[in-house]
Amino acid sequence: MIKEKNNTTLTFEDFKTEVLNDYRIAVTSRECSLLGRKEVLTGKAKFGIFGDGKEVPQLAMAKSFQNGDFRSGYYRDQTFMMAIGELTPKQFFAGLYGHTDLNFDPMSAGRQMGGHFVTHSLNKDGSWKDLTKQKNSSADISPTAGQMPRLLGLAQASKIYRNVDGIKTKDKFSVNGNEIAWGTIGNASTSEGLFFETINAAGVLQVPMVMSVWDDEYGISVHAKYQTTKENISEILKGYQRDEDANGYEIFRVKGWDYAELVSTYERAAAVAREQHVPVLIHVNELTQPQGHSTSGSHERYKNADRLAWERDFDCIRQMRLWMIAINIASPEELAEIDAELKKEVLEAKKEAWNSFINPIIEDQKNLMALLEQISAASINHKDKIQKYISELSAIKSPLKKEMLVIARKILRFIEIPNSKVLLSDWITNYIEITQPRFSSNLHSDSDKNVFSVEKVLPEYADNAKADLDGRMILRDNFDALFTKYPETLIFGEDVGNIGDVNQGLEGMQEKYGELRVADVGIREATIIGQGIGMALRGLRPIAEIQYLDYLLYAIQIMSDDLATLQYRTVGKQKAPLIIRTRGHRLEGIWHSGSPMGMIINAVRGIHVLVPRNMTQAAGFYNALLETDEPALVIECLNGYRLKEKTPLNFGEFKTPIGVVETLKEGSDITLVSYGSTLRLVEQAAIELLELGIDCEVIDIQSLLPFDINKDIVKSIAKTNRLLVIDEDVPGGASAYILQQILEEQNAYIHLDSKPQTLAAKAHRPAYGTDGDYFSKPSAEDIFEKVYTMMNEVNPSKYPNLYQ
Ligand SMILES: Cc1ncc(C[n+]2csc(CCOP(=O)(O)OP(=O)(O)O)c2C)c(N)n1
Ligand SMILES: [Mg+2]
Repeated sequence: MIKEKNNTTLTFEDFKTEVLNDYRIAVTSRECSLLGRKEVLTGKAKFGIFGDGKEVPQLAMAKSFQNGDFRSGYYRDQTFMMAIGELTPKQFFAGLYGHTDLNFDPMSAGRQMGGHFVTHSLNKDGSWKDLTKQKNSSADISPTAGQMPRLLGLAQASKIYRNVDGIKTKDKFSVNGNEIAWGTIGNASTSEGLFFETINAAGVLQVPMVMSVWDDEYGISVHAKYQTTKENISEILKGYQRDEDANGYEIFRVKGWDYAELVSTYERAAAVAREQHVPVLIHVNELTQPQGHSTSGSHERYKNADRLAWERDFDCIRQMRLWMIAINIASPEELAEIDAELKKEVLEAKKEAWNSFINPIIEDQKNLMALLEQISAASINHKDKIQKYISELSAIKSPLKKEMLVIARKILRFIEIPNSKVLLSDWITNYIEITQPRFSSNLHSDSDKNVFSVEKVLPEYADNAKADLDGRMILRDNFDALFTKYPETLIFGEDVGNIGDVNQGLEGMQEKYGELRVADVGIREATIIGQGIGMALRGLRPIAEIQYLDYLLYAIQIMSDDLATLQYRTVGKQKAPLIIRTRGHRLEGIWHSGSPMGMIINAVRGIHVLVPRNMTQAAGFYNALLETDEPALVIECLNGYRLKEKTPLNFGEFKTPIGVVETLKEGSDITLVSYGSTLRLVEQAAIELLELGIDCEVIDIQSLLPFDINKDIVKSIAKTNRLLVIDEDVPGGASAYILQQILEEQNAYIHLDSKPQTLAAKAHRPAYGTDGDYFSKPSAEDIFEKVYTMMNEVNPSKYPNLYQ
């Protein structure tokens, strides 16, 4: 415990000061939890989940946590955040109240419930801060073990920075890869697949990750005997322990109330991880929950008297206090004095946080009441009614914005004096205009590097260039150019390294750029995405490959919960510009031909979803995305790798603009809108239809999210007055979204002379074989006949029924 630091011996006085300081943090944190619960129970805050019972190990973790390090944890870590100086009691309460200003609640400006922590990685303009000069926490999410996949990537970034030369942007993110990624998780959450998947992957990758399990024997009300084999996570993970023959983990087990032992365990763990890049598991057991799981229930319902008594005795702060007294760091009286002082401090912080939260809203309430009085005075028929609403409003002691808007919007409906109506409607629109962004901003980046900043650059071709290069070679040569151009770019996935992906779009790339930048990984889609998120959070430009679109389902949870919400939940204070590469639509059988685009686009708002029709368009998207600071999913066409395309001369440079459709064929009778593999069939049907005099305009959407930002589709419909959307998702899948965008967002209905229609695949999964495909997905004949039938309705004599 008393040890050498910078060649100077720590005196007992220094040691005492340090321990007392830690004690103060622990007590402050505990007071916040106790008072926080009261705030919820008295109705001032909506929900509370706190870190009481887990304070002492977090002090120890914070002591070994250095600048540049990253945390990826969960809702119990308030003490840790306080100990690294990233959370004050005032901020704690601001978060609890849901203060919608980052200056007060820096964790999420009230978007997340309390207990979800973050540090700011970005400047106001969206550019990176120097992360090596600050202590970092990735932004928490609520799904249990959801913090695990990204933890892997955060740790792997250190390995990349230590071992890959030439990364010009390195200085802001790493000092020789010395940074540790620190994970925390509750004992019960280790039951999740994501936990085991991450643990295994980190063992394989040998990355500097220190994983703490806060073990209080429970997951809400469910005891460890229902959660964990042998009720002991470090026991069952013993096989991961490294030895002379094989890499693996260092595993520690330590009691959560033993301050001295905890501090030395964390020091040893950090040394191993930081210096040797070996992952470490610290199983911190014998922890408690003094107030139960959260404010929604009480633990007396499921813990027996013995357990409750044990929890009181072994409360980690109580034990720390006893230890401090035993070794003469402080007397009981001195500690009682500190306790009392901190109690007052926290109470004061709580009051200040409440006042800062509520006073501006009370001000709004006053303004609205004054306005309503004015409106009431002018009213001839509704004075009483308005007065009733005014007294209702004035009775609210802690008003919500919602309560004001409900009343104002109700009154607006019956005001009869025009001037009053203008005043109130102005107030309402203005109030919503100011307030809405506080809840809805930052779904995407609004920096000058967002996807809309990309300028289109056309592929250049030699004179007389012919389509004679396999699509996969276009990708390969383009990736080659990108890896040279951006040393911070790396790609990883199943079969990506040695064979250069299952379709050889990366042929020879591993040989050229090494196993760290072009890497084979295990079959574990969720943590492939996690690797990408974590590394992108630390300034690298990962491309995570999911072998087939059908297997994106394994990863969609983490894409949806973590990556897609990142900018939003941090109010633009973190970014992870991860590119997810996959391939899909048509190939063979149920699990290699899926195109579940509706499911995907609805699950990942916050990530861009790009659906190029060929490999040149796909390569152009990669080139564009690497210039932006946003995450995106790119779906290559599985059946396009062997199709011939012209060879561009400017690999790595041409760019497909994002959110912009492309008209592939002009026409006057009907607008056909599609994307991906289906487009080729649409183009074929359009040629056959033209032979009968039906002139189709064919539009490639290219980018489902964002969708047709220039509203070009409606311009086409204004000309053709007819619309058919074709894709190979289920009926009402992505085609329903496309129709909603065109009809509702682009107001295309005013130009339509025929019912707008969709043509999708069958509702079942695509069957195997050529006939399976023909009878599952829309064919060129289906498209032809659908269009023909629409034209038959318009002009039956010119286009007589095909079928009698
Ligand atoms: C995927 C998912 N399932 C269920 C929940 C609801 N839930 C929140 S916390 C929790 C228990 C977690 O227990 P543990 O991991 O031991 O952490 P502790 O709260 O005990 O510190 C559950 C079931 C959730 N947040 N996410
Ligand atoms: Mg637990």
